[in-house]
Amino acid sequence: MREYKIVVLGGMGSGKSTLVRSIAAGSVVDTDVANSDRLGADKATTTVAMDYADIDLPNGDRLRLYGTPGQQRFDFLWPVLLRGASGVLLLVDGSRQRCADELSSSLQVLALHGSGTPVVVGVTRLDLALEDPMEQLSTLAVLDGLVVPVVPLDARTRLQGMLLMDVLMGEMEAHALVGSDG
Ligand SMILES: Nc1nc2c(ncn2[C@@H]2O[C@H](COP(=O)(O)OP(=O)(O)O)[C@@H](O)[C@H]2O)c(=O)[nH]1
Ligand SMILES: [Mg+2]
Repeated sequence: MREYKIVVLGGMGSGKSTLVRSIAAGSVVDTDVANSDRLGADKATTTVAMDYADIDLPNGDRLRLYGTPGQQRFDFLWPVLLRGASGVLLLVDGSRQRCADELSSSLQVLALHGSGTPVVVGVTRLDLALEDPMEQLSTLAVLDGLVVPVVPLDARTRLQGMLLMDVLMGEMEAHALVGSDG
């Protein structure tokens, strides 16, 4: 049996809590509380601690899914969480005008602290976007000279969450192959 630590990163309101809940479907520690960060966003609730879920896969492997707090002042947690991570799901709110800038700065943090951990980008809330940002985001998604997959994602949908996870597992296998080569 193998265990994988999967870290869900992304800005506030990008769908991290929703994704962890969708994938786990019921077995999640819910940490959303009333939002005290009124400047950050106008959501009624927000995440102060981590979302966490344990998922047993049919083949006996286990996923440990960690959703990071989205408020700006918690960014210092990223490097800590990335330690020992098998993979990263990076969420970007595709309805935000500045989503390309957000993707770029997140990838910069990962370039510094990700130490080669496989990454897949999930673009959420596309149904609310005024312009489709997918092409621009795909062009931007390069890390350590390698193309990072960019996948549209409705975080509320379990199937789409599982598909995103599937793409990440594929990346993790590819990295493992390359790693064992030399
Ligand atoms: N319309 C729409 N809403 C979404 C989508 N993905 C997530 N959401 C919603 O976006 C809001 C913010 O998600 P949340 O998980 O709290 O974001 P977090 O701050 O990253 O944890 C929630 O109300 C979700 O239901 C999507 O694809 N479309
Ligand atoms: Mg949250």
